[in-house]
Amino acid sequence: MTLVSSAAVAEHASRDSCWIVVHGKVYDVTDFLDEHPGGSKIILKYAGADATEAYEPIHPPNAITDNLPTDKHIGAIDPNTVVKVVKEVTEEDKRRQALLDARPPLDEIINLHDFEAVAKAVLPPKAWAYYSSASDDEITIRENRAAFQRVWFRPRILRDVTSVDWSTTILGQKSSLPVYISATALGKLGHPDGELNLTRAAGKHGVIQMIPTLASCSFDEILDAAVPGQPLFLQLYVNRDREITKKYVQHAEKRGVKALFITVDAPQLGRREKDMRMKFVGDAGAKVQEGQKDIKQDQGVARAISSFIDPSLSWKDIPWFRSITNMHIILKGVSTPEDALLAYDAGLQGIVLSNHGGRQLDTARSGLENLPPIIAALKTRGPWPNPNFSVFIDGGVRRATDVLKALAMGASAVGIGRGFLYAFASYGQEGVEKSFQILREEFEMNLRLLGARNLSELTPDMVDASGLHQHVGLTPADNLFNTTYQPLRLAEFRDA
Ligand code: 173
Repeated sequence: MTLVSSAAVAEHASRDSCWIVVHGKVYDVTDFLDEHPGGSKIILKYAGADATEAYEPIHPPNAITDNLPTDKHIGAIDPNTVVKVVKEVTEEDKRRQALLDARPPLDEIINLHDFEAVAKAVLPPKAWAYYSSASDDEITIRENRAAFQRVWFRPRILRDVTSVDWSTTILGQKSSLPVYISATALGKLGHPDGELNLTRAAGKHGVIQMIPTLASCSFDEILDAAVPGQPLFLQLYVNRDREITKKYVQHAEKRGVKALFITVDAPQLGRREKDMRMKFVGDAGAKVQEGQKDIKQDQGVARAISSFIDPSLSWKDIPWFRSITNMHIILKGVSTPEDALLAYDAGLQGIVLSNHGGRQLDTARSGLENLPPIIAALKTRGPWPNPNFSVFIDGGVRRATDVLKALAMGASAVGIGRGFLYAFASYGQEGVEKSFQILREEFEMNLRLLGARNLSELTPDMVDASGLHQHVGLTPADNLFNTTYQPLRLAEFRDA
């Protein structure tokens, strides 16, 4: 491979000729500038220089090699010409390191909310904004939690609960928990090992991970980190270019992935305003030209990299998916009995009642609230549970009690996304392992207290969901409006 000196790269530092270095390789990205989903400005910031550090958290390693024609691969950077720049330690780096050093010891973390609080404190502000944000007024993300509080238990007593078992089977795969790791994008924004933290912890503890299409680690890196026989699922964003999707899906199947979760609630990405306000592109110092159309950079991380998602996806595409893979196919992001029945009648293997963690249509109902009418609709097609069709829910799950409510109401298993993401963002793989241990302890105690020795003994009569559809009283607070329109105040005393 041609060796290119740093000085030669530095000569191509403009919009007319733009070379960058990523992972030691030199690329000519001049013609790609306007096609970059994240806009040209961010690339131009690194024109003539090494862009690896900015590239790494938001692209899988092979993104650049796959997207640039080979004649734009200029060569390898000549290591003898690279001046080792000692990375400047910023005030922000120091603050972050001090916070990491001062984290509560892991054995003081006693529930999944604790990870969230630690992650909020230690994550770079842009990462926290991206992970925690939800769409518009963020009503749905809060409703996801509130809905669980509207379901109450009806525990049974005196059932000899000496030994209890919360293991299960999810889409034919053994799982030590009735919970799977739901897909969340861009793991390296939270931790240098990104999604591998989840893969390694999941492999060790018999938990199933759903790999995100937009992981920071490449699909193969994740598969290579799995132990032999470790079951994995794949979340799929469908590309406008179906050949890309086909190749991806068939590669996943070849590598042993067991199920394909097609995301169907994101034909366009929701506006996550916390993320947008962060303007993830560091614009300081960008070599931008006058009048350049560069509208994407203020849309937040996710929108910047989501333009490949095909909004034309429709029910007509389902037979095509069936024709390209034998994996189980599940639709992720179903909200109504109408669509649940369409999925069932289309011969799919399941659905996830999800509102994408409150990140898509704001004021969409929670998965939990959608569960009873959807189970009722599916019962018109035959007995429930149905071994050939699974109903999962996700959104706002932080406690084993949340999971047990969903299972009692007919769900097959429950997905947790942010909960595990925050566990590794705050403590790496160990954090994820600890989160499994916390859930195990919660399942053990709560199954005993409910009078169920295993998951098949969880029955609909163990919950009172009669208030689930009543939004009065537990309506999520409208935070932005409430902040602007201060509450009325009573007569005040004058200052003495
Ligand atoms: O919720 C998300 O942020 C998400 O699903 C996504 C979609 C496209 C790109 C990055 C993330």
